[in-house]
Amino acid sequence: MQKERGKYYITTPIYYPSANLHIGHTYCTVMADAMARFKRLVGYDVMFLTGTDEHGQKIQKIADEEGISPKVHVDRIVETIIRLWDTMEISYDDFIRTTEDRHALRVQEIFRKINANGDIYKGAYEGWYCTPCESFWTDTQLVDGKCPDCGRPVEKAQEDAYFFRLSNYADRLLELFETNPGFLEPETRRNEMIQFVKQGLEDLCISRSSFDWGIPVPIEEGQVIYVWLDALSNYITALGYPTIDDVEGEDEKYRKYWPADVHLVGKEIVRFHTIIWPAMLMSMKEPLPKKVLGHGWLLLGGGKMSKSVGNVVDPVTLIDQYGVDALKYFLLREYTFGQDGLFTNEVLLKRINADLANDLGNLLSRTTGMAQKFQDGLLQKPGTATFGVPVPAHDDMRIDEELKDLATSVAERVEQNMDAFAFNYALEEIWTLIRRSNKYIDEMAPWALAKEDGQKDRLNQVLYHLAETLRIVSILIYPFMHYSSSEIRKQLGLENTEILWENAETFALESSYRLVKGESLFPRLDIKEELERLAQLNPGGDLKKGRQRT
Ligand code: ME8
Repeated sequence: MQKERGKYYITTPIYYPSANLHIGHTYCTVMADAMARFKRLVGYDVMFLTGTDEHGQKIQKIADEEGISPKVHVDRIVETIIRLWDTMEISYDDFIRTTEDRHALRVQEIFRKINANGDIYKGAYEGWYCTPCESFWTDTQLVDGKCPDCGRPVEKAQEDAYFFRLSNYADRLLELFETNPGFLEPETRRNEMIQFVKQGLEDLCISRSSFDWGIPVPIEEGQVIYVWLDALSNYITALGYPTIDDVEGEDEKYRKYWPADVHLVGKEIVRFHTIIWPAMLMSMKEPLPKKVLGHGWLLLGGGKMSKSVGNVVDPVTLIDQYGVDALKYFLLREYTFGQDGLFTNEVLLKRINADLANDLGNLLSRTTGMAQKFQDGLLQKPGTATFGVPVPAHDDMRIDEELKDLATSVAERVEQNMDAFAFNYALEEIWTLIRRSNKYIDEMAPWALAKEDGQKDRLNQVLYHLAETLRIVSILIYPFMHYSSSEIRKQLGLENTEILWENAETFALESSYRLVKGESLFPRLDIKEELERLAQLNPGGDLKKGRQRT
């Protein structure tokens, strides 16, 4: 049994189903999935939430252009999103759609609660109106003073709307940022938010009447709730809060999992999550999330991938070519949390070849290959009837100890790095062990031991050590690449055994192994050939083409 460590609630943003998701979106979800899997493995009761943000003018316009209803449009896209997460085996516990009743009815209740607290008033929303598009735009949304969608002139216009007294919360928000530095990371984002609040917070318009694809304002017909108030609420509506059904246990999940341990979000939506969202919760007198983490963007040839610009990298293309684990590993290993990173086909291919084919793939195939060749796949803990305890040369004994010490100490360092959301360093720690194990093979040269008389026990011992490090590696990589973890365990003959995190801290655990040589985990790629293929299949990741398109 695993030790019980309490609850852990992690969320991703809910994605706009405006078009199919690209690799930038999978980046955030892959990080959340790795964290959720890791926390479960070390003993937490995890709630991992994702979903889709389906209302708003933008979605309505896309559907209008397609000549279908917004609901038909979002249903189509949401289906592809769910399929993508299924393919990637994203281990979410719940998927919330903002068009579901369980969400919409609770958002109306949230509106009522905030209103009852005196934080909502009726006013006039002023913006730039584009008559042909029937859309309001803010100053910053305009492109050269014109409608960002159709490029035609806009005019100042007003409509009746409800406002949320966000300005009332400026002092409490500042206090939150200043007294609780862990609330928002990285530090640079926190400083930006402090500056933003200090410049003065305006009240927020939280309803619109110029379009109707949204949740109706519960206190007046003809108005729909602003899409961000609707969207942010998903983090609690999915947990059954506020209660609407008057059934026993309706908000049980809320009582158990709220406040969220972490909201993972992209840097451009940090402001919504650390200003509007806490202010809404303060108004409802509910606890605030413990942490908001803002990650950077994946860029193509220097620009942000964007569904509207069309310069995107499709994760499905890459998964079809290289598999789910390669893509997950790449995203988690290549980029540093909080910073932007450049995506190119070449960076992807080099990473797969170096770390996955050369380091991990080779360690497994060399170990299983030699075990098969020299011992028919049977390895035993030294000191059994078949294999005695050898007395290796002094230097070799020292190297054995070094390998064991390293193998049993990685788990702790992975844990420390995961606590800091440093996925890349967590993986680097694991790869230090993988590379050390490959070096161990070179140093111990089992093929030479196999030829020497009297080295039968030592040969068994060396291969057993390798099987043990691979067993430990299979546990350590599980949160990041569970297919590879299972394949390694299958080839080690451990496929029906439970993966326990604490077993990564013990060496010489198994009494014997019956290894089976299987498929190569990550076949070596011919980079030049693959680059040519990907230039056609994935032009967004081709540095030259990617740059032209941004
Ligand atoms: O913002 N690299 O939805 P969204 C990394 N519905 N991350 C990227 C990215 C890139 N190139 N492109 C997009 C929304 N993202 C709202 C959220 S939450 C209550 C509502 C990330 O589909 C982006 O940073 O436009 C954001 O965190 C997420 O994808 C969703 O973007």
